[in-house]
Amino acid sequence: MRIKFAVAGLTAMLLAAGAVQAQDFKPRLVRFGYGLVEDSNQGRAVRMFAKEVEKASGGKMKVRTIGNASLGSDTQMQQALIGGAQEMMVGSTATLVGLSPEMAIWDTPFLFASTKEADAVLDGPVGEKVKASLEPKGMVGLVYWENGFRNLTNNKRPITKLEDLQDVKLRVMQNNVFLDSFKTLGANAVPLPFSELFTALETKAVDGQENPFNTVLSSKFYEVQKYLTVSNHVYSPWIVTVSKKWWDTLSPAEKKVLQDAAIKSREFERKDTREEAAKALAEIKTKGMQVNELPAAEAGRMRDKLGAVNAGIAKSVGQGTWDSVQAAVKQARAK
Ligand code: TF8
Repeated sequence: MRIKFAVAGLTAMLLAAGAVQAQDFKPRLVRFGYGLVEDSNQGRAVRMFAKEVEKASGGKMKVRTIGNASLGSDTQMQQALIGGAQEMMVGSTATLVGLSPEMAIWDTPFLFASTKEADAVLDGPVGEKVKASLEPKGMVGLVYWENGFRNLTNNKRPITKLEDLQDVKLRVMQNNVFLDSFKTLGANAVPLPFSELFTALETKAVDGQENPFNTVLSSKFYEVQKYLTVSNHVYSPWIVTVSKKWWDTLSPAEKKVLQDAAIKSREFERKDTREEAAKALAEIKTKGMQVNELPAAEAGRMRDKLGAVNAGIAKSVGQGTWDSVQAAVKQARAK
């Protein structure tokens, strides 16, 4: 009797599971674009995500990973997501500020002092709130990945003090906070999409740029840049986004597959990025770049000068968001 029941129960369960799967997963093609080269921390994490989605959907959801900005720069891909011509992308939060002013909070110079603080704040309630500001604009934010702490490279001179930035023609992301920050520090800041950066450095259209060690390596900036200054002037997140238009056509099970895979990819990406960053400086030196550390006192002088920029950020993100982020950083720092 008991066995009979158990068998009947099991059969019912298997039938139900089969039925759920058949209805809940349609064949889907996800075009997932990104800006860095395939052999980069960004590329590795996108491929990990793709595998995870295919596995979890029983092969129904296929993710086509497209790197090298082949689908366009960050801002071009954002427009494709909004219009529904592309399903997913990962890119800098900084390039989203034109659409969602709240994103500018992550561009606050010297906001985080460690990756521990960044994780706690980005993955906490205020990070979620800022991420949610994308939805009315036509994109769904899934998770933040680590781009990392940004450092300066250029061909003019080693940056040993604030004054050394004077007249350095520096490429910045297409974002007002970065533009204002570097103008305030005396550099000749020029906004350019990342996809045009290598050529701009190579042809000397600009003298320098700023990005994490990982990108200096993967994008081979060491071939066209002489000096690297460890400044850690700001932490940059990446954000994984989905076209809202497309997202709204997905079943709850399909959405869950993407959300779960995104969380797994976040763990993978941060670990991979940190391991690579830890080894990167030695490798950058081997490649021939001249490396110096920005003295703490000089970083302090830069931070003081940027006070005016902070007031502008608080204004554009709203005082409430500014205050919650400051409180969350303080809390994370105390832990
Ligand atoms: C930059 C960013 C880039 C990202 C990437 C293309 O300098 O740091 O690494 O936007 O997704 O533009």
